[in-house]
Amino acid sequence: MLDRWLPENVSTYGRDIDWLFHLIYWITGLTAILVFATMIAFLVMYKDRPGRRARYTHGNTTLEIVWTVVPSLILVVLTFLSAPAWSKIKISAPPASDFVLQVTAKQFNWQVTYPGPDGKFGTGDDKTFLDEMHVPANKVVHVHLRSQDVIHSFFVPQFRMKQDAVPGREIVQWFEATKPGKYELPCAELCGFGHSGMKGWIHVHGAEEYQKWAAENLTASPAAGDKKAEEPKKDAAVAATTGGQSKR
Ligand SMILES: [Cu+2]
Repeated sequence: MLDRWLPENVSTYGRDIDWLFHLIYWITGLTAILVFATMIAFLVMYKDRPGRRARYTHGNTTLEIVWTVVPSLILVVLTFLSAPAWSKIKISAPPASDFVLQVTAKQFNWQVTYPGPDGKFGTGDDKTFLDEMHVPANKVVHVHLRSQDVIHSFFVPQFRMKQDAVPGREIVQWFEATKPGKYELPCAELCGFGHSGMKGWIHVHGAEEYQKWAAENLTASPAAGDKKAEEPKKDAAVAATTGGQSKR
């Protein structure tokens, strides 16, 4: 039932997150109902009536131990239940991804950098896009996340992925999207005046469509003959090679 409330899951690890979300939702939801029902019942049962005197009580030690130990145990169990998902998503990223992107957050944009044909960042053939990312479906993508100024948060609800970008650190995260589409990438950390407008789009393409996009936008093509191969272009809109092939 709750699945309809969540954004569509298009991530390979989305089910691990959703399952925990639902579990915690039901535990906290039932607890809230129980607490409020008890409170309302007590309001009625012990309301002031003619002839009824207030009674002073020191409380009930057994009851206090129970309502401290039970929630503590629930938290410990939740920790163990969430450890596999945490480890899979945050600690042990699939190592053998050849698809690596650099994402630099700044007030108030996402800068998405592709390493270009040489596969290295910081060289002349890097391609950087503003608020726009293109990736193939069913491929592990490693994102090297940085920030230029303050803390931002890289959040893709449909990927069940959220990670702060922290100045001075490079944090590696990964995702594997299972369905082509266009997904919003909002900043999920209040980062300044323009925070609410800080968002980008992640375009997940089918394999062929991605090859086509990459050929047109990432590869300055040596095969095109008279065009200069290594001409660095910072802007996607002007990259207009035609006969190129993707070399990712
Ligand atoms: Cu931000």
